[in-house]
Amino acid sequence: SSKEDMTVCFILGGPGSGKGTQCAKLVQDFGFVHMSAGDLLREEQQRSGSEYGELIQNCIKEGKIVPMEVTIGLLEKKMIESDSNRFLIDGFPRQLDQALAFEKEVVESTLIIYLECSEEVMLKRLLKRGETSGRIDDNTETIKKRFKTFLEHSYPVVEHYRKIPNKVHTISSEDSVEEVYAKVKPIFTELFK
Ligand code: UP5
Ligand code: MG
Repeated sequence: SSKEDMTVCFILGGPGSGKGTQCAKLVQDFGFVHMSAGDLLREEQQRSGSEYGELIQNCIKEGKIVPMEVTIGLLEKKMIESDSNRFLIDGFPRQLDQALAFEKEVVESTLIIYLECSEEVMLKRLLKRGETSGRIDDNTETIKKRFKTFLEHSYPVVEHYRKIPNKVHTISSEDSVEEVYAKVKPIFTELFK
């Protein structure tokens, strides 16, 4: 499919704000392809023979951002391989230069959902998930680093897009999964159904 009829939504928010959870629901209702940048990086890290394995592991463990060449490459590959032309990009772009590069090299985003959540709630969710997730970054020390990276580097992406009228939909994600989705769904119904 050509760039013109591609729809890309960025689903942004801090660590544990519920990006993956809300994307899973949008996939069911609207037939988007869900692309979690973090999941793609974790897959690549585990792929035998990956030249980026160690780099990715170190960044994730330290709550740092993987160089964008790696992430954009993985996203682009998945988009090309897909039959769909509707994509939810979860947890990317994480830095302003990534947003600008992706939109120049790949495609412009249609809209941004920003899931707003307090660190207190996110910490609680991530520590709970850490009991079973096996994720090397679901521990208090790394979570603190992830919060810092989010505030310093990723939140400015949201602020950047707020300059464009009607582009960013900010939704509080402190309530239950269903209550959050009740606010997310109408935005997609209006635009994509
Ligand atoms: N949960 C979800 N919603 C809830 C609700 N409303 N009420 C109660 N509980 C709720 O949810 C987290 C947990 O909370 C789950 O247990 C869920 O059941 C519960 P989830 O939907 O997984 O939240 P999400 O925002 O997706 O959290 P995640 O931990 O995935 O966010 P991060 O942004 O931290 O992680 P990601 O995988 O995107 O990135 C990990 C690392 O990869 C980054 O730190 C970075 O090092 C690297 N990375 C890059 O370098 N570049 C990228 O582009 C992407 C990642
Ligand atoms: Mg996630």
